[in-house]
Amino acid sequence: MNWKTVNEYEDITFKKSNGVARIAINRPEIRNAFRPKTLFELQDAFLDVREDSNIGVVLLTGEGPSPKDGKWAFCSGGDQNVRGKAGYKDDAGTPRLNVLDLQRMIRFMGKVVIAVVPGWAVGGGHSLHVVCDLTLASKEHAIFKQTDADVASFDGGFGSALLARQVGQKKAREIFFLGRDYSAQEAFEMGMVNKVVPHDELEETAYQWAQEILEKSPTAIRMIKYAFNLVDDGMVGQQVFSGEATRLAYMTDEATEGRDAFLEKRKPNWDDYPWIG
Ligand code: S0N
Repeated sequence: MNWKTVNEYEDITFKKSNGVARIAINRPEIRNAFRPKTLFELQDAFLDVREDSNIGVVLLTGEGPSPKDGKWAFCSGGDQNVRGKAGYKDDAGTPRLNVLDLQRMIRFMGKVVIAVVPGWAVGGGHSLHVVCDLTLASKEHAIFKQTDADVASFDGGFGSALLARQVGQKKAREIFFLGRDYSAQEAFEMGMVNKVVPHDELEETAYQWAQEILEKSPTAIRMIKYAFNLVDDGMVGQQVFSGEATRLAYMTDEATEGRDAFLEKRKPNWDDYPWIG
């Protein structure tokens, strides 16, 4: 896979290889729980990927196993050690809920984001896999669990609403109300995991999926992602989708004529562009 490190961070790793970015939370000793700093670093990496036109697919995962007990994790949500009264405290003591910014970056990015789940996906970490476009899960180690109601820290946004879209209302309510553990196979059968993969093959499989996607039309993939989102994202979904329609319109001779007429200080000539009903 020939990964090349892009930037050094404290809480995450960030690598690229052949059109694919790999971004991983790197706090395995606490099951890859995120603090505000982790999320700022993730946003920084995602922003880099968003602006890099050589990258089409992002693999979001968790480093592991834990040096303490050898267990794997994708992410166990907000770091409860820094949870204050009004959010998760950053280094200056400011309360943050900045996982929501990261969720929106994933949702609105015109590239495919694959959650690669090697172990626990819990709480806000479960919500992160839900907001990703696709999820691949370790057969042996992935466990999906929603603890939000156990720790009184809940995601009433994408983490629950999109989950209900994926697994249905009854199952989503069960997941949130009971907070049980679900295996990769159970998560697959519910419709929130795309494929269950032997642990040793997980990263290679994710990379293969990414390469397969990279063979497709970038415009088609971007338009399809935004079209899938549109129905649930209201006016923001319309804005994102129609931005791409504007981009396509810019590519027409008609749009070129509009621009050129302005620059040449003449009336535009629309004769070649009929009013199609
Ligand atoms: C992940 C669990 C199930 C793993 O259990 P296991 O394997 O038995 O390991 P443990 O012994 O429990 O854990 C190993 C070590 O890791 C520490 N640790 C685990 N998770 C966390 C965590 N989230 N924060 C801090 N530390 C964690 C353990 O303490 C232990 O440390 P040591 O070895 O020192 O004892 C199990 O660990 C578990 O249930 N973890 C807690 C999961 C949880 O409740 N997460 C928070 C849920 N809520 C959110 O994530 C917030 C949602 C959210 O993000 C959000 C939503 C809306 C608006 C804003 C936000 C926002 O936060 O920004």
